[in-house]
Amino acid sequence: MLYPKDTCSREVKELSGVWRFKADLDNVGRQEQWFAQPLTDTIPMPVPASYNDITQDMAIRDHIGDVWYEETFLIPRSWNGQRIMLRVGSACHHAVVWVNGAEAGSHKGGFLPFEMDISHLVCSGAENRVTIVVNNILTWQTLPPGRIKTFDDPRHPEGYQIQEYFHDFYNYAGLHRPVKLYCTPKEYIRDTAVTTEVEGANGLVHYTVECSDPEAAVRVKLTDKAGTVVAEANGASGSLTVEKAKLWKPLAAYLYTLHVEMLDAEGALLDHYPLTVGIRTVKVEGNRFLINGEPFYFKGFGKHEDSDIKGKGLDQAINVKDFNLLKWINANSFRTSHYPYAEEILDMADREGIVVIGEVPAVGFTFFNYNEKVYTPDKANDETLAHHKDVLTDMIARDKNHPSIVMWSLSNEASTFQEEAVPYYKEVSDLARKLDATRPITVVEWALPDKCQVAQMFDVICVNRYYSWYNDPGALELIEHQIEWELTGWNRNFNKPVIMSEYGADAIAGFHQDPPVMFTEEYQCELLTRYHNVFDRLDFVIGEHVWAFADFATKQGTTRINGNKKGIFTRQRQPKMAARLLKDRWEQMGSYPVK
Ligand code: GCB
Repeated sequence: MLYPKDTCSREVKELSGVWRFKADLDNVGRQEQWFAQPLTDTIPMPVPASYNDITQDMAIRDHIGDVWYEETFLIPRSWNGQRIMLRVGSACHHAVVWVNGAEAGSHKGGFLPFEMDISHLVCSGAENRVTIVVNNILTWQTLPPGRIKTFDDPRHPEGYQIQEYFHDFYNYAGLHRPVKLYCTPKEYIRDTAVTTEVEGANGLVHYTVECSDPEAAVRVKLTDKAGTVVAEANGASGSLTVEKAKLWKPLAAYLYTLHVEMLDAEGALLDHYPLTVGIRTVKVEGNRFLINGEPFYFKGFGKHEDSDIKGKGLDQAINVKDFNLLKWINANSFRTSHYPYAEEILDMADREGIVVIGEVPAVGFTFFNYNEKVYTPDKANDETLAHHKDVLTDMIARDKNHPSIVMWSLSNEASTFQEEAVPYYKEVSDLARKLDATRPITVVEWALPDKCQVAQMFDVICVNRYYSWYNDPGALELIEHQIEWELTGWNRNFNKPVIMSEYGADAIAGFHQDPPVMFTEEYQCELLTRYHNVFDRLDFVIGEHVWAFADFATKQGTTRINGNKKGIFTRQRQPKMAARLLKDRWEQMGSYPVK
């Protein structure tokens, strides 16, 4: 799926701004057809943003069910005769869209874009109305999963219910990413896929272009940063050779642009789309993760799309700040825990040379208990698997061309110790390999190495572990023994490189005590140091992603003090003590640590 861009044949109109909003507190709007007329009794709501923290109304923040968004727009006269598309960057978690009261499309899943052709629904020269209903309910058939819990006891009023979910981030909802209108010619470039190889000093760019008319003539030109054409070809698929290619490297990104042109029978330009291309290779060999043939060590974080007031809404100020902090602290990578991030964030990663592990929103598929099953007909069942595969397909379709993404993570902390997880992950991993033969795949593990049943299907072992936090709280002296025992077990059992994909401790900014105790900044520093001592001894450890980049919102609970405080930065992006520790460590390490 191509990101909307202004080109000589396409035009984009941003619909981001302040929309009209109505929380459907009784969930009657669909039945009463609120889409048929302009919404009444609305309040202003920014798009993109989560709606939860915008108002002072707890009922809106905690509402379970539908909310309605509405905006009006004009179609420029120049768009007459064009194909007019409406694209929703993400609607968390399910949405139906109407244009001028007629249904235009719907989507399930909160972290990927969807678009619809609304050419036949809009009037040019008059005001058009778009209405979007967004629903935040999670079930065992959604990603992430959840369930509505009802109560059958006298302590709870009749009909009282809550949305339960098993992941550790607040269930923000709404229109989290930009909504855009764009036009293309009637005959248009539908998609372009690029993969790259390196041969000596040359780069190879293999491309495939899909046009609305499969017979259409296609021309591609690859330009360098200065705009000079370095390679060109005719045909809907082929390979370009770039002599003395400048490679996309971690923290030293170089980007080319592939200008894709669709031509009519006379050779006149019908449609033009410029795609950003980074030439690089990725491979797992023995215990090494190779980027451009060189061993790469992941230094960085698990992150979240999360900030004050906007919740999960895309905020380019936060986005740019986060990349500045990543570079300041000498990180080189992050995981899009626990869902695909906004395309605008991945574009920054491409530009800044920050390496990314892209993750599907399969988080919360465990009860952290070896006896309780999740892959059962009443929980994560065939329908869940089908949806998991759909989301994976859409994620790879959207993100396949980002050079920054070097690996796909197909779930976070699932019950991979269950026998039933084996056929499930066989299907998911086979699909990932079929859709993208160029990137390694992983699942992020919670199970112990002797319990996990699926790790052999993947290229890299990613492990999350909280020794001396959830396990043996306060016992810092146990960390080195425990983590060395476990990581060695992973490598011995599966003979694959290991990334510590989460480790950390909650630290409340400003809490200090020495000798350290839990929740102080000193404790967070001491805990990280002890993990690092082990990583430095183990040759097969190829990365450390601290949990988490910044403090973030979670559901309320007795173990969460206004959110998860494992951030190395506060939610407002100010450094805690551990930030200095990591900055120094990662600087000294350079690009690959000598062990
Ligand atoms: C985990 C999860 C992450 C949580 C973290 C924690 O293992 O992957 O989503 O936030 O632990 O802090 O408990």
